[in-house]
Amino acid sequence: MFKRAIVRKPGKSMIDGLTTAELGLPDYELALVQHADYVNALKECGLDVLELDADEEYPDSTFVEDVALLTSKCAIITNPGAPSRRGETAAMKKVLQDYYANIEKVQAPGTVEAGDIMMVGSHFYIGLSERTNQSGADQVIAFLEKYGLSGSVVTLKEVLHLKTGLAYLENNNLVACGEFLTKEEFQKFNILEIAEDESYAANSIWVNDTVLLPKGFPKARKVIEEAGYSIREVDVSEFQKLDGGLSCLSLRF
Ligand code: CIR
Repeated sequence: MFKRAIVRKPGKSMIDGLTTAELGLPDYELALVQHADYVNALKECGLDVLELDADEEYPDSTFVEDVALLTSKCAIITNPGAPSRRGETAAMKKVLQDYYANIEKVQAPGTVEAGDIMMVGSHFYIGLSERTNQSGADQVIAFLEKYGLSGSVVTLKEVLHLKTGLAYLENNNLVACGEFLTKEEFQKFNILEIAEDESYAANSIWVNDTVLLPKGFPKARKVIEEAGYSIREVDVSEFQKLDGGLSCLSLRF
């Protein structure tokens, strides 16, 4: 079970955030409303939510998930593959010092964005993407092993981050879409298949037995409900315009 989450409000500079989405510019006022509802959803799931102020210097800094991996034993500060995001890590390290005695840091030439890391119990799957390289993954695995945890790498081709197309919902249930459906290493899970035309909904999150799901994906909702979960929909359309999803908007621990 998670107790806490850390989020960062989007800044007006979010309109300059990285994107491949071709969905137009985000509406900042609407993004603020959606972000507030996202925070409410986390609170409804019983989490204490630390809301950091917007950081205008970093347009993508609302996507806090990418700058740190939080485990039961340690925090690992990443080194984002996107150069414009590297400076986001310093502020997060300061925040995490209040919660973690053990803080590690991925160093260049290693790059890692934690949107590429999926936790399944004490094991962490690390996607090798345009943002996360082998050196970064090797460093993360070494840190995990130092604390009695483990990690392994997964290749990916079609999506930005590993968790763009995958979500572990505990109890052996894995939401998956596209290229991840047939990967050997995931066949041991009960795969909840997300249709290609609803692929954005694969980035859902399990929060203490509720699944937060982006609004407007009825087929995905049905599949996850049929697996026995209660669903809380959250509209994050303005973050989708920046290739961001539900998981990216918080660190849960
Ligand atoms: C970026 O391209 O870095 C941001 N615009 C979106 C990051 C999304 N994060 C995630 O999927 N974990």
